Amino acid sequence: MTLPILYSFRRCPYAMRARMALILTSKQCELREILLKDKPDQMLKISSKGTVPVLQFSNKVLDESLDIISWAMESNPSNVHIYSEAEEIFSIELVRLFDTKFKHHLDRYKYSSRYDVEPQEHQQECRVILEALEAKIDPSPWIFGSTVSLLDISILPFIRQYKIANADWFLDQNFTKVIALLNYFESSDLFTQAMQKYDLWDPVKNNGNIFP
Ligand SMILES: N[C@@H](CCC(=O)N[C@@H](CS)C(=O)NCC(=O)O)C(=O)O
Repeated sequence: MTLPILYSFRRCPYAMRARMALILTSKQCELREILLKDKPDQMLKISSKGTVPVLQFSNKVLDESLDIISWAMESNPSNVHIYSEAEEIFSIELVRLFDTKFKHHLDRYKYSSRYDVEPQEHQQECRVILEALEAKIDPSPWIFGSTVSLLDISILPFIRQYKIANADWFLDQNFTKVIALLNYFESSDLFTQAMQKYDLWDPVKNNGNIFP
């Protein structure tokens, strides 16, 4: 059987959430680790927008992380929290917020000189979003209880990037439930497995890796 091919970049939060969905639903693929500054032609040929993750099948290509997650969830979703209707609406809205507003400010906080902006303003905008999240969740240990959810895997990679930008400052903030949730995520087997390091894919050697 030919495995689907996943073009991935280890530190990309979108690729992380896709890899976690594949792990949770036991979907095997050939992982091709790439560099964003040197994207392989093989990937650009099937997805000209040039973002990761990209999942290539013999008959279709999925090049949006949420589409890859939806595909993975079509079968064997038993390790993932099943949403109630209200939880699903709550989650869709939050994922949208993190993919748009939070990501916008996160990029400007992390790369303020590239955007020629003051980082503090954007650090604060993200903080406001995390304080609002803090008021809405009661993780135990995941957002909806003992089983990890698509909401957890979708937003935590972004919150982690926010932490990494200034960990001392982050850990001093009063969104303590969010901090505990992130700690739990970062020490989980799921995250460890998703962050395993692979050699860069070399089209000549064709050294893809079976994942997970
Ligand atoms: N909406 C896309 C966004 C993916 C995305 O923007 N990925 C970034 C890396 S984190 C990327 O590939 N950027 C292209 C580049 O930097 O050249 C998804 O959810 O898959």
